[in-house]
Amino acid sequence: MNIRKSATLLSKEEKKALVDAFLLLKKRGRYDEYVHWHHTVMTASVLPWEPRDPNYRNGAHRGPSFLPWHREFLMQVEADLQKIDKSITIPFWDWTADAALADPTKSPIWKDDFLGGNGVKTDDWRVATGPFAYKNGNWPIPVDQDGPALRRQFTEILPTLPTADDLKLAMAEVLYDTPNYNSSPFTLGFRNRLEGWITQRGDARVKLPGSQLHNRVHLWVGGSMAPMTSPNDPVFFLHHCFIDKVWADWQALQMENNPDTAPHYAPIQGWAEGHNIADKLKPWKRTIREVLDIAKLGYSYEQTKVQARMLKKVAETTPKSPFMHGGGSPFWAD
Ligand SMILES: [Cu+2]
Repeated sequence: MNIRKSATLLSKEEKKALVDAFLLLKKRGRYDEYVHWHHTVMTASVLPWEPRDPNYRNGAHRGPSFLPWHREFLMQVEADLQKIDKSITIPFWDWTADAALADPTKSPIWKDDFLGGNGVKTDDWRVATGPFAYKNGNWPIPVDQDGPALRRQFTEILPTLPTADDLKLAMAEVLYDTPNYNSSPFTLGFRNRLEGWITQRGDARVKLPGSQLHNRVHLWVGGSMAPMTSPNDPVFFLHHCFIDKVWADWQALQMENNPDTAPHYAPIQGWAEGHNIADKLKPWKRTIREVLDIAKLGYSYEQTKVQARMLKKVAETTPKSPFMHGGGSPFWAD
């Protein structure tokens, strides 16, 4: 069983092993394929009457397959990392913990021994510190994939990270996804909430304007994390690892509270290809149904005390039966 840990609790050796493996995959040309995978699923996955537009829904974003597609993506990358060092698992970046810091840009994940820091404004926001700094020459990015340098612009596009309270809104959702299974601020459900499209326009309980949760983190980091080539920044995998953990926590909560509505996924059939439960997650072989249970996939998440407390609280206040409530960049919403 692989145990994925919190990025802020890794030992010096664990951080170095992960960084070295990423650098080796980059050197071999393998890492650039990850960016390509993320990019190629950007073709529209829509029904005949829907707009033929990947910004309406595509094979990995703005629809139900968002969570299963990224789960499979992480497993593919983790398998490559483990071929280099079998002790490696992808760590998760709990940005709600960083949101509570006096200065989230000083989080341990941005230190020189791990992912390096912010970009330099006067140098086109190129990252100048840590193992992925442009000047070191170990992290070249193809020019046609938003290269040549890794860039970050903390807080420039959106000033704050999502908070624990923001995340509670997602954990309190009872339905996985609902028609029209898209990224409208009025499409109810856990997936659309966690992806970050349910803004103040769709739900008055949302505290801050603009993109939420998953999308908000992409935009808070900015630079290479803002366009669809976002896996160029290794923090992409730590961010999506936390998204995957939140999904796994939500699934466990639903199994506890609402076992009769399992498998807690929708749609089952009849919707755009790539999003129904029996559809394959392209370009790989597994179907959505096959990635719903992380225990069957052979991994689990380390639970920190803070998260365990939050989960307990949410579990106590989450409805026991399904209910409905009224309610720019590829990650931008208003
Ligand atoms: Cu993402």
